Amino acid sequence: MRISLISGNRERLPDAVIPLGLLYVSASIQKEHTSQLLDLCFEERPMEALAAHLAEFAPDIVALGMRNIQNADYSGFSNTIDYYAQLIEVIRGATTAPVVMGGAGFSVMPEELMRRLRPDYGISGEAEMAFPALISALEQKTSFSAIPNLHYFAGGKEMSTPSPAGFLDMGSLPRPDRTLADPRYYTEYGIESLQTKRGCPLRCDYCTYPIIEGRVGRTRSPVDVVDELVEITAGHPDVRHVFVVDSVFNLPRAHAKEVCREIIKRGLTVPWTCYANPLGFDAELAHLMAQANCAGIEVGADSGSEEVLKRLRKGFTTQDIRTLHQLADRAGIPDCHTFLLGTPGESFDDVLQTLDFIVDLDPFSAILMAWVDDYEALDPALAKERQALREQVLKLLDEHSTEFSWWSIPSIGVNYDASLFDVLRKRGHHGPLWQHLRNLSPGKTNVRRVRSSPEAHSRK
Ligand code: B12
Ligand code: SF4
Repeated sequence: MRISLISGNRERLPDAVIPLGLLYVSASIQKEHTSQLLDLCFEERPMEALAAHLAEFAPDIVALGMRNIQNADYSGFSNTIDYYAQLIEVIRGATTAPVVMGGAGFSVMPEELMRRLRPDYGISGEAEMAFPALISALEQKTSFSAIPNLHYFAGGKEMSTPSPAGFLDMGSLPRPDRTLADPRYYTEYGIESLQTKRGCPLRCDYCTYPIIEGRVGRTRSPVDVVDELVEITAGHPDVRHVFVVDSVFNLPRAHAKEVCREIIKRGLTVPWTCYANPLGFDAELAHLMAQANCAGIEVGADSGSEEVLKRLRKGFTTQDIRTLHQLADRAGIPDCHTFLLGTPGESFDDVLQTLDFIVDLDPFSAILMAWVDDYEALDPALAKERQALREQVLKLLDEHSTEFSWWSIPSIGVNYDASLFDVLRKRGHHGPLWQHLRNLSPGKTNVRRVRSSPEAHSRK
């Protein structure tokens, strides 16, 4: 079979990221098949590039990867659905080969996207087992019904109920096929991606990560992880930074410590960043991470209100966030906390409380996001309903945006735009750029706790 692997993602903020998931899928395809990857990230005219590839390669199957539903800034004003609909139209115009969709974005709402985009098949979640099984079934014209996580329209009309999947054993998976990665990810962005495990055991209310990866942490052997780290960095001067793509690096904590110990033992020096959670963070881990060249941690702190944290089922308190910050600070690891403002049920006062909490916490950096639900991309009425509070939040953020000159507020373009990032990269800064903004910023200006300011009272 001839298999076209298409990576639809064109987002380059905050970094252009290799299509790691599709590279894993590619490595799992049986060797007797011929496949080709078309990555649309750097294509100037993606539709033309897609049509030309299909005409030349003449595939028997087209596998289309959808990483993101939302755009990078979570503004609620832009999503990728129409773009993917257009890609499918081009594919349909060029070939009769069946279209299979998958990827993190697709997995967040597979049934809705099947109905909207009408690919022939969709695979939600991990695809290393399901995709090769689908290829075999299509080739041998056998039944699909036992293929895990496969979505299709039975009899062309009704949506199938996919067979439940057991999650894959990370120890038995082939490494992602990076020979297919466009070199510009490295030469222009300098960043690599590495996965040490899949799964997150927590149950934060809004979070889609466990839908994609499951709740059981399936870890890779630390030696295997570090072997891969050596492979992607040794002799590759363009790789200046590695992002550990685990949903949470420090859960389970013991595994994170073992990975750090292995990096230290092997004497690697490449800086890396990961997601860290206040649960499962301690002084020993902070110390090991610093010794293993961790250049920063990104923390989904989400709120400075205990009530909101409880409603979001974060499982930690504001005190846990403070403790993580202190431990990271003592170990010399910069921490960047993401806060979601205006989540369902949140009052404007909760939003103000969160802003005050950030002022008190004074983390190395903060990213402030006005809440956008992924389902808004498919439901204009829901988007409209949420827009009023979002606009109020964005106005508030706009008013306070100059106080901490290094905070990022993606939805209003504060410290989050392509030209700023280009300048930083040209000056030799790599990795998540929040790590450099603070050192380059003039400092805190006119800082005030919002709830004690007169404007805050008039707003309530
Ligand atoms: C790490 C990460 C980041 C890092 C990436 C760093 C790096 N160097 O790679 C950073 C912080 C930069 C980032 C940024 C963004 N991210 Co992000 N990110 C993640 C995270 C945690 C892991 C992604 C990953 O690499 N996974 C590992 C790979 C191996 O898994 P995978 O891609 O899912 O692939 C598997 C399956 O999906 C499937 N599959 C994949 N492709 C295909 C294709 C086909 C045809 C098939 C059949 C199957 C298939 O098989 C693969 C192997 O099992 C996910 C959440 C999660 N836990 O999945 C969010 C996630 C992908 N990000 C998301 C978003 C929105 C973004 C941003 C747009 C916004 C933001 N600020 O977060 C930007 C966009 C960046 C870009 N250039 O595209 C969303 C996307 C869905 C959505 N809601 O729109 C996710 C799902 C999180 C969420 N909010 O729900 N991200
Ligand atoms: S800790 Fe992070 S990945 Fe895990 S459920 Fe909560 S938000 Fe999702």
